[in-house]
Amino acid sequence: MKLNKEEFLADVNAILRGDYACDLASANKKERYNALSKAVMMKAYDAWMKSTQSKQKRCAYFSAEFLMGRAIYSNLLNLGVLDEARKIMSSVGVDLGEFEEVEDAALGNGGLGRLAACYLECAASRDLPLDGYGIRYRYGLFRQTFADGFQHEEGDDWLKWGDPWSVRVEREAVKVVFSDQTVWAVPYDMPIFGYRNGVVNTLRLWQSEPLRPFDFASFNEMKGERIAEENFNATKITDVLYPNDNTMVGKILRLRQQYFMVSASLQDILRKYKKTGKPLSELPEHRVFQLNDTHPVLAIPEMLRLLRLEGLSFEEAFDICSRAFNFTNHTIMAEALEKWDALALKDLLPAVYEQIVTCQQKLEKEGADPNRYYIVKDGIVHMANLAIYVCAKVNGVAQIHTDILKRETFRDWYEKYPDKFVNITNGITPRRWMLLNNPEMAKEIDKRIGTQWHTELSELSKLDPVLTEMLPAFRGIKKKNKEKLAAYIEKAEGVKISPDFAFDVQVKRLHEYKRQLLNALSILYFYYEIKEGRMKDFTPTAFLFGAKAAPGYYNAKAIIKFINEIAKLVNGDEAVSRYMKVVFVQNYNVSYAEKIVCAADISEQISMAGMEASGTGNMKFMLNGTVTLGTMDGANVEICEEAGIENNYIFGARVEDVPDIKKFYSPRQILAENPALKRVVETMIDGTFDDGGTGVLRKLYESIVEGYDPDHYIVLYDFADYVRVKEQLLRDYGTDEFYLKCLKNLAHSGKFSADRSVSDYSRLIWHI
Ligand code: 26W
Repeated sequence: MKLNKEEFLADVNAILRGDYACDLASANKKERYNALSKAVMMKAYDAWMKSTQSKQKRCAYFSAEFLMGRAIYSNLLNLGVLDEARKIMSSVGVDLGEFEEVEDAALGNGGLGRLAACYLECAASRDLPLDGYGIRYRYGLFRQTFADGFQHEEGDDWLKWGDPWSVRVEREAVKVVFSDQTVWAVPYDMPIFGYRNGVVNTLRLWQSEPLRPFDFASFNEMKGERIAEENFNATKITDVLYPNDNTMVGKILRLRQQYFMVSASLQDILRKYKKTGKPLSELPEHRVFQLNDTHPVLAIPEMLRLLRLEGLSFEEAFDICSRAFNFTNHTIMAEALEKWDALALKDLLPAVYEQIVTCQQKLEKEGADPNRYYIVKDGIVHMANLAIYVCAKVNGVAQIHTDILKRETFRDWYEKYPDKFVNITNGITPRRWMLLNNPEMAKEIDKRIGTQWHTELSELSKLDPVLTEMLPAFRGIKKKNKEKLAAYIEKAEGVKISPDFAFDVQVKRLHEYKRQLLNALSILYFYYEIKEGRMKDFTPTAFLFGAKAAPGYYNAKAIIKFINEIAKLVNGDEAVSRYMKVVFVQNYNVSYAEKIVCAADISEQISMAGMEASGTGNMKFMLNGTVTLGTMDGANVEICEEAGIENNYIFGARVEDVPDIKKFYSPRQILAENPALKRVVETMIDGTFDDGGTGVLRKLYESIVEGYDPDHYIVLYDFADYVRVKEQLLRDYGTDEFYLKCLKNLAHSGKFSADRSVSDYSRLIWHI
């Protein structure tokens, strides 16, 4: 796309006149944002129509979450007009940076949702026909604030700036029928721009609305209250994103959301497919579906139901589904594997439930051992089993994760269907996670190896011969990014950190398995060592955290409080805060991540081995030139393969050691043998910290030293090795050797481009 200054400003002014009866001179920021975005949308319209009307085979990515972040800058970048737009706007006195206030579209919780967003962008950039289908939540992931160190949640009103990057397509609304209600699903389409290639795919998000418009006749017949209730129940379905990450909540409203999304999407896709006149039996040659974890797995029985309404037999319908659907698993956490109460499902969706039961019967008829293979058992529907039984391919998201799925989580299924299982290691889009968030670094790389790496990230390895030469520039840019982040943190969090400190960062959802607590305990250990004079030359370090805890996750919230108490102690201690600062930033989200990732020196990826399916934050840091301080878990394993284990800082139990460690695990014994560790652990109960009388810190303490399964994630076991490696890392920090390691990581991050991931999906699964 090209922007002509006069023409573009005329477009913007025309939109301002029509929509707000004003012009650029009098418009406010929100009006400017909407008009500028709409003007770009108008220019992209032809390309969008052309892409969507093509006749090629397409894949539909079904996901309850798309964590898109902010659209404006990345869209302008991908359309190739970011610099031009900046210039044009500044010629009329508008700083494009003013739109940094625009809310993120946070329609996702964490890794799974952000992965979906990266995949859409990368597929468009590789000219792969992939469209997203999901839910247009009125409120995304809650906004987080801290008061007295405790997390508080507020509604996320992401639409308050308007939604100029979507179009409402009311003419394609479909009805979704539950046993007790029928609602409209109205699609909102968001264009997904490929990187400078003219391709535009679509993210279609469904919004629930009442069937009847406001009806005065019934209102006058005194039915007003019932109508109000009906309207409320209809809009309630897509009102809010469930804020749980890795924990299943058996709420019927969530089941409603899932069915709403898949039913609307499939009706829409089938309606369009039927118009092509091709037979339904050929559907899988033209349409395939990727199910992003179990959340959209109801799509399978819903498709069976819809196909049977078209007159197909169960066997015919099953055959189509078994060729069209594929399933990605994103976690081995038992509490995340979705299971629904069979009676509740039957009550809400009788015809869908019937198809599930028929699948179970088919499985039985095939003579499968009912103790090992079941979909419905003891009144529970097992969504992952349904997915594996029907789908053509099942994939894990990093090599170690896929191995665990085969060996443990889905062992029986793997034995029965070995060919279904494939690994596709996750990736990230290098456009948002380098070109956009770290433009200076990108330019520095361009100077040395050209720009091909923008779309073929493995090209970065061409930097290998010039890494040493690049060191001064790398240091300089990193320093500038750190200055910027420090200024932002001072403004947003009210804490001053020095850009001369090492920036040691752990940002991700708050979960016990991710072990933010391990990091916290090490910081407290360093604190006492410094304070009491045992650690004389501690490398000045800023320890940064960002994480949201699910509102009902008690221990996760306790860990936030604990870290905030540590921050208060450390930052308020003049003698120690010369060597360390601790900041837990509020409301960590995609936009905050963009600022943090390019400024980090150390990437903390310290989950208990075997628990983090892949991680994708680890890849973002690597691309931006940080070393990983981590366990051999998830994609860390592959990061070490690519960049060299000697260029990262690996510690802790390996996945194969964990079972033996847990056999005779005694946290008390570890504490007895490590008085320094005992001391920092006991700060949770000895009055060092004040939890406002809530008892959360004591409960946290108890969870790691007491009860039937204390310290489930072996924080205490890994502590000593973690501290040993972390100390080594901090000693290395700042040297040329250290920054060479950082650069080595950057130069070998090619594998982790989601361009590669979507190409793998296309080649191994979608065949598009
Ligand atoms: C039903 C509640 C629920 C909600 C979200 C269960 C499970 C989830 C997600 C599957 C959790 C998730 O986001 N998993 C993460 O997926 C990323 C993308 O593949 C991986 O990189 C992370 O390791 C994994 O934790």
